[in-house]
Amino acid sequence: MTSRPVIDDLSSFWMPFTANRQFKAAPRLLESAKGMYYRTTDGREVLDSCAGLWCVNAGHSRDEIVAAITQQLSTLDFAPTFQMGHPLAFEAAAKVAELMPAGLDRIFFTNSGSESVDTALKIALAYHRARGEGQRTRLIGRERGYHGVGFGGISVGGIAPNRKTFSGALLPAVDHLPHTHNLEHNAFSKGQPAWGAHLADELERIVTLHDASTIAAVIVEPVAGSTGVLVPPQGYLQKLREICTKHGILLIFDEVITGFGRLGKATASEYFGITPDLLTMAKAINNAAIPMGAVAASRTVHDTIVNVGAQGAIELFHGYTYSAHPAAAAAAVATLELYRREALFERAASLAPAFESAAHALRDARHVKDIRNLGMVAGIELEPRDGAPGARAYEAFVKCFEAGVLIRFTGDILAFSPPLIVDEEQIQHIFKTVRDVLATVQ
Ligand code: PXG
Repeated sequence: MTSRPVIDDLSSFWMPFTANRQFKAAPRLLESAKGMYYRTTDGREVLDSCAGLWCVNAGHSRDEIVAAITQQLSTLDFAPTFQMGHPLAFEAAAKVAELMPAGLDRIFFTNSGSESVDTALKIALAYHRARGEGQRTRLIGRERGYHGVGFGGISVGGIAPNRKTFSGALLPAVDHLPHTHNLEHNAFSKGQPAWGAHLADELERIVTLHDASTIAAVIVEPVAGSTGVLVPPQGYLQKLREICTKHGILLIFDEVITGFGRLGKATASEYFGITPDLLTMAKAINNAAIPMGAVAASRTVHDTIVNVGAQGAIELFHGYTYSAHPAAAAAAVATLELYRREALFERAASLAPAFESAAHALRDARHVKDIRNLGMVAGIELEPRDGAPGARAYEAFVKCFEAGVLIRFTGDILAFSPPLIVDEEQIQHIFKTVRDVLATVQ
């Protein structure tokens, strides 16, 4: 393989969610990837324990996906989907719909998780308006929720640093459920914690405060990922579903991370047996090979909006130049086929117990305050260093990278979500590396 010269001026690229000055003083550059491994520009192999950013579920640079994209780009590089179409857009939508919970088979394409979230929030408002309840504009999110970085997403999201700079410009009619993270009750839970279902009753309190007639939708991640792996308490999501149904409020599951096999099923909705009204996805929809996201809407939501206008009228004034971009759609079709052929969701389900025990084996490792997991997701929370929150996890991340394992961290929580092609030996290696590194972390 020919390598390009390593670039020596890093100043132009303003990096997202990065400490730019710190990074540029000691950069970590990835040059290629295959299967479970990245290769750095200095020629080291790094085992990927987080599927890039929770997105490369079939492993890196898969031949079938690369071939589909290459072929597509040389056949039809771009086609508009505003008042026009191309066959792959419809095929990709049908393939995504097959994997959605029954009834959620109307697919709106976007280019990212953030766009999917803002699209779902807008669809929720459009739905109520089409039903003649246009006063339902309030949106309910949750503390510690992450729904991307659009103004809608940060408004319903519950991560303070993502909100504070923009606090004067957030959506006006938003409220938040409490989060479910409580180590006094739930520390070292394997799978769903037994304690905490009652926190869903807070939704009743919020409904009483604002009146149901003003509330359009509730949005939650079924399992919160980037905020530190928060697994829903047993019975919690069922309660949210019941309360939403009772009050005519739409329930949106943000499955940008949980979608496409992460929990051993196509969706978290399927895993938990709870069907939302709208479901957002991105990332693993096409193995992250080309930017793509989507919203799955229930027939009721879709038909209500689409059937209300006059024939010939555009029903929803929303969409993106790149909605169902041919290359992204080709990648989605190839990816979903690959997931099926290699039974990767089933593989995730069968690996989950080994993954759980390997993660929880770090219970006595240095600095560890909590370990939690579900499916092929695990979080290890560290005791923060005095006066320097996040510093300990950052040091662990850098040292793991130097030791040949890429992990994610948020605050003082380490997060693991490997590609679903991972094997048991690699799982052992990931957690052993973390244990060894933690022993050396200050
Ligand atoms: N919703 C959820 C639940 C997400 O996790 C988004 C929306 C936004 O997606 P886009 O494609 O706009 O980034 C996300 C994204 C991490 C990490 O390391 C997580 C995300 C993105 C980047 C890093 O935890 N999640």
